[in-house]
Amino acid sequence: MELHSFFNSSTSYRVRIALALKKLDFDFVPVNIRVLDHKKPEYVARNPGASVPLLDDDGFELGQSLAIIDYLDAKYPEPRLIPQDLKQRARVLEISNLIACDMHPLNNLRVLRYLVTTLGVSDEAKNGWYHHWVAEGFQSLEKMLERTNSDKFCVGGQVSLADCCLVPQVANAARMGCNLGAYPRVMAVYEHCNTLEAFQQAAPANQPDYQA
Ligand SMILES: N[C@@H](CCC(=O)N[C@@H](CS)C(=O)NCC(=O)O)C(=O)O
Repeated sequence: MELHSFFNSSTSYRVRIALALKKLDFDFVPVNIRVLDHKKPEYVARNPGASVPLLDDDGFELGQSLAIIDYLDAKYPEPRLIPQDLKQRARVLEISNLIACDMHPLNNLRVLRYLVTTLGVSDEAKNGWYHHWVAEGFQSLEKMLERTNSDKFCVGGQVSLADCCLVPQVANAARMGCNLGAYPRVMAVYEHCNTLEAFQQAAPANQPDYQA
């Protein structure tokens, strides 16, 4: 199995966490999105989404981090990251979709680049955009975690896809200097997950392509 990943990519980070939780070995293939490796024709031929991550499981090539984690979960169910219980599964997907569909796309590299290079937005306005969407997303996430009565993990006292999404999103926001003090439940989940070896193994600083 190969994972095409960039150390600082939060979507790659989600999949790295899932692989580490499931204790799956994989070959690491770096894709430097800062120099547009993900736009090279040979890469796009394998991942039409032109983004990281890409999983290659014995020739089966799959993009989209949530689809990859769902695939891994079906193939290697231990530990299960998408619960089978109807309502817990719905809550896990609700939180994961908030992060993956509402938050992450607005602050993705190509969107931030478009703001600056095509729309001529200043760096200050671009940072304001980033902080605005992070704050809006985390306000919703905090309320969702109140509803699930989260403690160590987002849902049901066990690790799930939602935690694989939350940790990279918080790490990204912290790196961008966002004030996260207003989200105690979000931060409690983040801090607890980061005590676990799988989350540490998947962290950007522990990747072979890490650059300070
Ligand atoms: N929905 C996709 C998003 C993938 C994605 O956009 N990844 C980012 C890195 S976090 C990327 O490759 N960005 C390159 C760009 O924006 O040009 C997923 O979950 O895998």
